[in-house]
Amino acid sequence: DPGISTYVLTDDRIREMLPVRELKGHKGTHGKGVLIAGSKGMSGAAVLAGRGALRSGIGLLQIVTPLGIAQDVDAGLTEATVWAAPGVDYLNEESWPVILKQAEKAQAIAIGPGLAQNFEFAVVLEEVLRTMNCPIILDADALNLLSEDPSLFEARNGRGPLLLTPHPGEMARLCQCTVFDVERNRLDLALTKAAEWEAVVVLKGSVTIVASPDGRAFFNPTGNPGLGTGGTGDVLTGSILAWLAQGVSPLEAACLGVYLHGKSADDLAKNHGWSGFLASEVADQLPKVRHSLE
Ligand code: NPW
Ligand code: AMP
Ligand code: MG
Repeated sequence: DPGISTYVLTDDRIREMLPVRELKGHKGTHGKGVLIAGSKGMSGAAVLAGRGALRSGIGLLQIVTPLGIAQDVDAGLTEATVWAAPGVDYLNEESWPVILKQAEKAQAIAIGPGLAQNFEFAVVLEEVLRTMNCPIILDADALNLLSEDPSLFEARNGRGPLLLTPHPGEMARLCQCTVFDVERNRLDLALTKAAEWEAVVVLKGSVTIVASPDGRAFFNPTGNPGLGTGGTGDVLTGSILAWLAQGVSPLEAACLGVYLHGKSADDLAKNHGWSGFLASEVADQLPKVRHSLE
């Protein structure tokens, strides 16, 4: 297809995408991001995504999470501010005013890690998509809500950039096909859906693909099966949030996030092999890996 071009991400390409840290930069100029994440039993997803964001250089991180786990999230991530929103175990439709207050001042928003499958939140997701101009990342349970109600896509209506970060299971749900169908058709599906949804699609897995609605696709050569463990996807979402907040374009933010996340895992594999390192360790490795490219 003449409209399609594919690339492989390399150290050199990534180096050019890294934002410059200004000498007089401060937490205001380094970007404010809002992370909407967590539910009872999954406060860890919010903490891990937050850790990914902070380890990727975000200026200010605000986490909106349900009332009942807000203390846990706060304790798990000293550096982030935490905003408790209704309800108790899962965010519900009454969480909208709290989200609106934080999100209005944000440069980027990420929604979904650990939110759990609660349909009460769908109306809030719709409001965020409809009203926020800044880039929005949808991951995990936000993707599941979208699978249940594809008309949610219409709420975005070109209002601002959209990024989706499905693993093959989530992609299968979104496309109403099987994981097998996704895996045998990764490039085509990522590009087709990026165009259809008018979104940057990050199709995760071994060799993650970053697909742009304009027909460009980037293959990621970094990463290893050690990433196949709970919480690594949450870290990635937080990292992409941070690059967006720092002013990187949606496509390049996704590329930066995916490449550095994989390279962090490769760095950990030098000591641990392909298993046994933690998602939080992947996050903690990010600054060193980024710095090695500067
Ligand atoms: P199968 O079994 O092959 O048919 P879910 P989740 C498939 C939060 N977390 N290649 C696979 O399907 C998340 O943020 C919280 C092929 C698998 O069974 C979410 O909110 C944590 N297939 C929530 O948990 C840490 C693949 O999808 C199914 C695939 C649920 O997210 C953990 C699982 O997907 C977690 O991040 C691949 N590479 N990857 C915490 N500490 O709080 C996945 N599949 O049902 O969407 O469940 O991804 O665990
Ligand atoms: P999630 O399933 O949302 O927690 O995301 C898992 C993360 O681990 C994604 O960034 C995947 O690309 C990555 N990942 C999982 N398995 C592998 C693998 N075998 N090789 C490289 N990356 C992987
Ligand atoms: Mg995930």
